[in-house]
Amino acid sequence: VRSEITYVMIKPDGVQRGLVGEIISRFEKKGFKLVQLKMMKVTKEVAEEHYKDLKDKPFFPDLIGYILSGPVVGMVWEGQGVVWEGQGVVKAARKIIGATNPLEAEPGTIRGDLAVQTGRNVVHGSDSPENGERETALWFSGHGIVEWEAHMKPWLVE
Ligand code: YYY
Ligand code: MG
Repeated sequence: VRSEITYVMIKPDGVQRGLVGEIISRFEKKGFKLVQLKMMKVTKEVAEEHYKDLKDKPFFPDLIGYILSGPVVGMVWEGQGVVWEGQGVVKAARKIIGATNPLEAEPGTIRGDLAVQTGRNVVHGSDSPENGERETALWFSGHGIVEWEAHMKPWLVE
């Protein structure tokens, strides 16, 4: 079994607002290990598959329109033994991202610091290890993740 991974995506507003470096930097500085990264134009099929659990929600058409409104930056992060309160990288990344509604997101989180509205909340993060795998397979179909040995781990954990 491989380490838990999470799929994080900078949404079109994050790209347009010049927040790509800022957002990547927060995960990198925390000590997560980057194992995949790509800028891409989104297709309707992939966007709808990504958010398939929300397809009956009233905001679904607007959500898909938003995700299709410009290029996104998708990435996959591994935890490197960096956990928060015993949580794996999926939950730890969501803590860094903050609440879905930026008005409820704590200062210090990406959404709390950088966004103001649910419909423009700048970043996505997987909500379970299963979805981390599913979304990585969907957005990086056939490419998998990059296996590399990061040497920072003994400097992060005793
Ligand atoms: O995982 P997260 O992005 O925090 O929220 P989800 O409940 O999975 O919803 C995905 C996406 O849908 C959210 O980031 C914005 C949008 N959305 C919305 O526009 N209005 C809502 N009431 C709930 C979610
Ligand atoms: Mg979600």
